[in-house]
Amino acid sequence: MNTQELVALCKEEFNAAFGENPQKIVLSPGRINIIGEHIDYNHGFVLPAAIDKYVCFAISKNDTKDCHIISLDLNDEYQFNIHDKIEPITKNWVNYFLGVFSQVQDKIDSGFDIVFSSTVPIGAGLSSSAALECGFLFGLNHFFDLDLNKEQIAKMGQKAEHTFAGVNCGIMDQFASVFGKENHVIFLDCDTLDYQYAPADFGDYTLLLLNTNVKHNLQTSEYNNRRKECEAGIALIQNKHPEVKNFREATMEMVEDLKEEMGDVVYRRSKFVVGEISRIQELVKSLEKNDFENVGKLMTATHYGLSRDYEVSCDELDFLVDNVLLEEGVLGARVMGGGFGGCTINLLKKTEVENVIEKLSKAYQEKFGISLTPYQVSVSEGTHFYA
Ligand code: GAF
Repeated sequence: MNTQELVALCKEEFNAAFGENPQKIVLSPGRINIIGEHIDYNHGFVLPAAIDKYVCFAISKNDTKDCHIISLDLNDEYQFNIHDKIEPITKNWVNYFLGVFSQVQDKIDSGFDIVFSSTVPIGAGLSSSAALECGFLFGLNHFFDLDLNKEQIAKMGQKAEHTFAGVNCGIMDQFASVFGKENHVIFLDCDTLDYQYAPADFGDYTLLLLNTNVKHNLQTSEYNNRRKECEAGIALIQNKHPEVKNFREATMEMVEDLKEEMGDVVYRRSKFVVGEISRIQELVKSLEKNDFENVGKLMTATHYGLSRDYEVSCDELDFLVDNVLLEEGVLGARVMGGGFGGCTINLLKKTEVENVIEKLSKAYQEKFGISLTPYQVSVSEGTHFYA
């Protein structure tokens, strides 16, 4: 479904449910990330971009105190009153809304109606939840004059994820969804939240996403564990080097030196983080020089770090990366996002896209009995109203 069809569907269903046109349509994008994985919560840099896959909200303020949210994709709905006590519930999708709503409840003076649907696949590592949180808050910001700037919207989306979804995520996904710019990647300093846009221009090459269509249930628990393991790693480094503020100021020598004290797991996590922070800085320079070969090499190095040292890959992702790298014109490939399933991101010659999709789909089906879903995405604008 393209974006126009998505918008038309939400409008039509809004009309069917509430008997009038929605007052606003919000489009909130998913994201890709070129490099800098599991680095946002480690105070490093990341290089994401918003994509032309969206959560679409048809939304109106109403003159009651009731809020009515309809999910077209899940064929489900939820209602609450603006004065209700807001706590996490057992319906996961609702928690993203409640987690956001709870932070602004005291400023909401009337109910609202929402119909939403999404072209961001769920569990694919494309940040459907951040798109949901930020898009909803973007809408509330308008209707209730909350006066929130983009950074506040991203941070409050992240907080909803922490408090109502139980994922201690970093800021990358929400930031990318809100700050996305057409045809640009965002070089984001996750410590200061300073950012710069750089052209998403890969010359004769392009980015292709391959969705494994698997989502292993370790996603949340292991994500939170990784964060704790990194906290243990940086604490040991700071113990010995009190001047080191965070992982970005740590060196590989410091990590090697503490190898025994850290123990195998914390050592490998720390090694990955320090390596990834230097890889992203090198990649940004390579992009500036149009050195796409090196961009690809760095992406692949990230994959093997994530797979062997950070241990957030899985058989399906490793299979795709190992095999795509054997194909003509492929410069680099890696797992993208939190891991344990979802998509790989691949940098390859534009002319080889069809060939790669065909070969990898066949091989993946034969190996796992699962179909592969390829996405050729465009880099798009962040959360916005559909005119
Ligand atoms: C998930 C998280 F939500 C992000 O904050 C980030 O840590 C990412 O995993 C890994 O880079 O998408």
